This record gives sequence, structure tokens and C-alpha cells, in this order.
Amino acid sequence: MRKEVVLITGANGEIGHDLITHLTEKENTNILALDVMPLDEELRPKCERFIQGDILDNMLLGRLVAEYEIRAIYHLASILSTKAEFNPETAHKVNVEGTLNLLRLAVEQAGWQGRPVKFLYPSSIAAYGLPSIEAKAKAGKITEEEWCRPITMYGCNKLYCEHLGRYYTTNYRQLAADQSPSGIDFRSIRFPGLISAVTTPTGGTSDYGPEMIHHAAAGKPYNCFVRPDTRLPFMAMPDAVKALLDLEKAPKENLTKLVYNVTSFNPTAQEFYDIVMKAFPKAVINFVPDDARQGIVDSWPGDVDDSAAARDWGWKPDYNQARAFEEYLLPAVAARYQS
Ligand code: AKB
Repeated sequence: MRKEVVLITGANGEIGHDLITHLTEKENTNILALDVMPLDEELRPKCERFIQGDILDNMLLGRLVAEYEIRAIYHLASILSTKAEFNPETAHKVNVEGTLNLLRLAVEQAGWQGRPVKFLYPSSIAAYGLPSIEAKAKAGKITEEEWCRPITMYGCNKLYCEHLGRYYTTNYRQLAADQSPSGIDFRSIRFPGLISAVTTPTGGTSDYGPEMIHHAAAGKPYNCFVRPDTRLPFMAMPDAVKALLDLEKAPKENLTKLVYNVTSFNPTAQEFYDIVMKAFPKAVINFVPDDARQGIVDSWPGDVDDSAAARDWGWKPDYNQARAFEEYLLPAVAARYQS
């Protein structure tokens, strides 16, 4: 008998850390973890198995199909927006071809198991693209269907992979004689900027938020690469994990969309700065906008409408802005750098 597991790609990344901890400690799940980087020592005992490998390695993925019964996939691996701009073609390979490989694996698994395999796909506000800061200010909370004109390779990849999820759900091999469904139960969330107290992000463009806090707590000076008036939606990591788990558990018949917005609070960079300076009065933070990265953030919405998630699967963040900073981020980040 093959062992039943949940596969997590990009396991060593920001979401992976909290997701693995939650799934093992609260839900006793067997986790098959995959990442190109070594897994943090403290996560290793929590996983059934860790494989250091690449989602572009089809031989490796084929071996996983043979060895495990994968009931769900959290496909977290991707190259984020800033890093992707330095090598867009490589980003496309990892973000799109990697996702396609995982979708293929899910189809095979569903075929073997004779039941759907859940495919949880974290998309991003980078899937949106507003043409100007005036349009951004006017747009307010935008719905999943509006302004889907990304200006980054990462955003294009995320939007396209959402479409792939739709294709595998509704039109997979539509000309085949047997017309059998793919067996993939695809569910996706467009995340805002995420802030973790445990890890620091690498290669994103919403990173100025978490970087400000982590640098201040570590006593390191920080140059914030966006203007003080820049506004983006953000979310504390525990809420991001909660959103993934809640969407995974939602009854299929309640879901009217394949892709859902979620959000929690949306401070300007100045508001971020004020909160961080109040908590760490000796911090040295300067605003030194980088025009190119500013341009990316200006194309992302200042707020998103997450009412469909609230309606269909009861989405509600546990952490508003005050609680996120006072009860989660500031104490945990301060403790992290004291030790
Ligand atoms: C990034 O900045 O690339 C990510 C994202 C918004 O998806 N944090």
C-alpha cells in the first residue's frame, strides 16, 4: 500500500514553514515536502519525508507518483516578482512549466486513486495591473474579474496558471473520445503581501513591509524602496495559512469561483513606518524609492474585494492591522532577534 500524503512544493518558503507546522501539529497530516533548497532543520521531523529537488525534474515527480498516494497538493514553489524580472524566462519555466508538471502529476494521481486530488494554488495580487496611480486610487476594492492585466512576468505567470487550473477543471482533453475529467479539484487564492514573524521574504516586491519590521527588530538600518504614500493590501502569515486550509476544506458545491481574493489590512508605507518606529524607536529607516520597483507596486491594487471568499467559504481574517502588529508580528519578531 502506498502511504497517503499531502505534497507541499516550495516547502522551505515563507508559507511552507507555517503550513507544515499547522498541518502536522493541528491536523496530524503526513507531509511529503519538496524544495530546491534544504529544509530547515526544525521542519524536518515534522515531515514524513523531505526531498531536495526541482519541480522541473519530471523523473523525480514520476517517482513520487509511484511511491505515494497524494491526496492534496499545496503548490507553493515559485519565483517572486522582483527576482523574476532579473531572469523572466527562467521565472516562466519555474512558475509555469513547474505548475504544469504538478498538474500532470495530480491528473495521474487522481486516475490511480479514482477520486479527485485537491490542488491548492497560491496566486497573488500581482495578477492585477492598474495602468496608473490615479486609476489605482479610483479603483478602490477590486474584484477578481477586474484589471487582470499584469505588468510583471510573475504576475503573468500567476494569472496564466489560474487559467490552467480552469482548463484542467472544465475543458481538459475536450476532444478526446472518452472525455474523462482531469480529476483535479483546483482551488486558488490571490494573496496580498504576506508578513511572517518567522521568516523574511526573498525576491518579492511587497517585501518592503516585512523587511522594515525585521530590519528594525534586528537593529539594522533599512532603505524602504517605495514612497511613503504607497498602499498595498497585506496579511499576517497565520491568516494566509488559515485561508488555504479553509478553502481546502470548503464543500465543493459552495464554491462559485476557482480563484478568490483574500485580504486583511492595507496600510501605506508611511503607516507601516509609524507602527515600526513606535515599537523600535531607535530604528533607522529611510524612504529611498526605487523607480522600477515602485512602478510594480503602483500597478498592484491598494485594496481587493474578498466578499466572494466570505460568502462561499466563510473567509474572515483573525488579524486586523492592530492585532497583526500588536499580538503577532511585533512581539514575535522582537523575540526572534533578541535570542
Ligand atoms: C511579491 O511581492 O512578489 C509577492 C506577491 C505580492 O505575490 N509577495
